[in-house]
Amino acid sequence: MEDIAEIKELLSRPRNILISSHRNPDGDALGSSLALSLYLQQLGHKVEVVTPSEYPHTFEYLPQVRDIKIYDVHSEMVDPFLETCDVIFALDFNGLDRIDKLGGKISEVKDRSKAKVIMIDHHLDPEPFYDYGLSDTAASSTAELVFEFIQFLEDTRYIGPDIATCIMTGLITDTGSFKYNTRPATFICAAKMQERGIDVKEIQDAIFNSMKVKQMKLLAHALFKRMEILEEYETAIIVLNKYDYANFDIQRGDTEGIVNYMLMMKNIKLAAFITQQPQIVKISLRSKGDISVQEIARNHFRGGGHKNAAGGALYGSLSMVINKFKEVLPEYMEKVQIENNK
Ligand SMILES: [Mn+2]
Repeated sequence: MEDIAEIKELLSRPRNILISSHRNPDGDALGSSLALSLYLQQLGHKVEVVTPSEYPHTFEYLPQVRDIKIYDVHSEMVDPFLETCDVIFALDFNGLDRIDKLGGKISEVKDRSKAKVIMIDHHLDPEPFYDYGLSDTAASSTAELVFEFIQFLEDTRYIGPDIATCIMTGLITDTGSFKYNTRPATFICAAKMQERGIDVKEIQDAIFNSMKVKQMKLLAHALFKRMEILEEYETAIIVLNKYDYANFDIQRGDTEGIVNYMLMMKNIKLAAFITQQPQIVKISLRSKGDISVQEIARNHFRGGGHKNAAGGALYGSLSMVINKFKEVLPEYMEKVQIENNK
């Protein structure tokens, strides 16, 4: 990181620091934010972690997760603190429009105050809203980059079991337990975390083996009754409508991970998970290999993400979104098929 000396200087005195992460925070958003927060607190800073919306119950084991402020709920507490901030971190997202109202507030305060914005992120095409950035799309996760950031600051001695638990959580969730998005640095980071004496199996169990009965039944329903296979395009789709939401009492986080099951099928290269929310219709996309679902999400569903994992949302009817997806699908799948046959 080029500006590390300036950042070191910036953090050399006690500061008020806000750490922000994205809507519907996942294991990486939460793990990276809490790891950074725990580290900065040890340096004597006053830190608040803020996400636009609530976190899934799965991550209740993370240290200090209950102290996270949810901007949808706690904006009256967050706003005055934000005014006093010297440093604002943006973790695991690459544009202020990804964090809704909180993003608007941050750009407003930043214009007025002298607060510096530091982005740490691994998504493609970051927008230039930050003063300092550690942006690396080759990194497995933002958690891996937070470790790198602490290394740059020559402060790895501050990493104890709590920080290690948070970073390991980001690594595990963003790599599907080290199945994808890994590079040698990912495993080195994981090894350093395990050296801190954490129980990796316990973290894996907390993340993956803590399903509620209704979630398991919903998964079965989704796969058995709501899945469509488009063999020609090597694509699978699952659609959950508003009746499914009512019948299964689906809450935030209950549908987590369903999309990934479709890619377990041998001939399926693209998976779409479409859900009817009260105001919007959301689409989560996953792919194997060269198929860029990021392009599909960005070009057609007002979204974005990574090459093999992306998502978006549109206002409108469920059938409109399903039809739109099926309409644009051939363009992307044929392109890949032609390139593979060259
Ligand atoms: Mn991430």
